[in-house]
Amino acid sequence: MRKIFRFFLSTVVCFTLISVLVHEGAAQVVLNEFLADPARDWDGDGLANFRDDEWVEIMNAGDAAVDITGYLLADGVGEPVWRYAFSGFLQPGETFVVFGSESRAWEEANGFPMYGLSLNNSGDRVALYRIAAQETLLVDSFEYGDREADDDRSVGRLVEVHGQWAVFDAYNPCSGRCDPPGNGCLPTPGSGNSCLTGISCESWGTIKSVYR
Ligand SMILES: [Ca+2]
Ligand SMILES: [Ca+2]
Ligand SMILES: [Ca+2]
Repeated sequence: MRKIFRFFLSTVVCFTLISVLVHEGAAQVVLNEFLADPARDWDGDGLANFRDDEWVEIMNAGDAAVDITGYLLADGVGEPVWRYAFSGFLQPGETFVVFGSESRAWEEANGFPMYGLSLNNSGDRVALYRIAAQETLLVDSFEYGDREADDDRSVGRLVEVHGQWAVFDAYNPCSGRCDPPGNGCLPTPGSGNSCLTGISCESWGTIKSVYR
């Protein structure tokens, strides 16, 4: 009887461990930063365009490379409307940014209406999905409001691993009116969310105390 109990217990522990590992593996890739209302030429094509210069950045927050084939971006609530499909590998700590112009090109190539990332300036939801074994899984999402989507304000994680969110508002200060609050830092499409500004960065401990 005791042997059966031990076998049962070890099976449960093993199953739980595998579940945790699978869950953590699925959560390795996260939404890291996005900009919904561009007022400048973010994609570098020489033109400032409301659609093509929007961008969304993802990051591998885990400690192993991830094949991001099968990961897709969507916006809005309800049934996902696909805006971009990733491919290739993302190394630990590596970011990948998708501009509206790339999203539009993907939509055109795949027969979708060419709306780009379609991040609404009055508030919207950005979502990252993964399709695996014919299952559509929500990996990460973030809902933002009107103020967070004003000209050239990005919304991003404060630290690169499971960070809280902040508005990177160096180009267009929130003056205490954003939720999450502005941090005075520049948006960082395609790189980790370091505070690129002349203003000295607070320590992580200080930042945490602000958000409690
Ligand atoms: Ca927009
Ligand atoms: Ca542009
Ligand atoms: Ca960034």
